[in-house]
Amino acid sequence: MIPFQIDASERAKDEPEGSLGVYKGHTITVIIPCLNEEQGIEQVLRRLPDFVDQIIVVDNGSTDRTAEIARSFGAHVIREEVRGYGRSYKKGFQVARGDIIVTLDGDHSYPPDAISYLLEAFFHLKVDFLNASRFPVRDPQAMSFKHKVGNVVLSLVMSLLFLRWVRDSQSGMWVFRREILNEMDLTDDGMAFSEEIKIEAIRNPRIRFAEISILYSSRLGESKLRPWRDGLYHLYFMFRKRFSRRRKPALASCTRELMPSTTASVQSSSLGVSEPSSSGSWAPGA
Ligand SMILES: Nc1nc2c(ncn2[C@@H]2O[C@H](COP(=O)(O)OP(=O)(O)O)[C@@H](O)[C@H]2O)c(=O)[nH]1
Ligand SMILES: [Mg+2]
Repeated sequence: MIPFQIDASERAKDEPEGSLGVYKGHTITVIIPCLNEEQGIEQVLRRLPDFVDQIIVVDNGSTDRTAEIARSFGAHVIREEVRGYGRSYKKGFQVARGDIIVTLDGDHSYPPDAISYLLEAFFHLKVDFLNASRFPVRDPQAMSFKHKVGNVVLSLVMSLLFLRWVRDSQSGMWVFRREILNEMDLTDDGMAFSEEIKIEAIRNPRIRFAEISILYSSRLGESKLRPWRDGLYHLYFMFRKRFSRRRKPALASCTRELMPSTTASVQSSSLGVSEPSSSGSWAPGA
């Protein structure tokens, strides 16, 4: 496993000219990890709103036309050689330039149309991390009973371990300020990355976290999740994360060089109550 780190040299490589769209004065980067999602990625990219400034598709050696299709829709396709959902996100974060990062799967199960609604909620609630909960699941085809039970159990365990109610610990759709990555110690390279980023958000009193529901639908193409193996590992990972010693975000200073605006807009507060930081800045891991 590698900790999250930013490599500035990744930034400019092969990037198509961006649209420089803005949403209420904020630039938005959408990151989509993909492993053989040729069926879904086209639908996702077609439905992304125009105000998205940068679209990053992180491909992990797909053997189908995922990368080709993504490029044809103007996405910046980057390739991560080492397999893994978390690994791909960490690579994507290295090249993200938007103030706000939005994530979703390439399988068309999360609604790209909901991005403006999520951003509205994000700004209205004055949060730093907004989790798009798939619950209640309204489309009976979208999630099997087994997956529902697994998701509920994992979310309950997370809520109990970290003393913060989280309805969907496994959702893959998030909206967050890029600068909060400075505050996070992201170690997992696989699917547990999804719960890890939420744990890093909810247990940090400087990161305001909220959740709202979205409409989740059935995916196109094959799932990459191995339900039993991944589910058990996710449980183990949560306990390990809860009871092991917390590391300081290892490469925060490097990240801060790339994100000079870090101190400007994150306010110190806890859970939904916005109050400006007294010092006007905060130090990662302080
Ligand atoms: N780049 C990359 N993407 C992955 C990997 N594993 C899964 N994905 C993508 O991550 C997203 C979530 O995976 P998915 O199979 O939909 O899991 P589920 O939503 O939990 O059923 C999808 O867009 C996958 O294509 C991986 O190893 N590398
Ligand atoms: Mg999915």
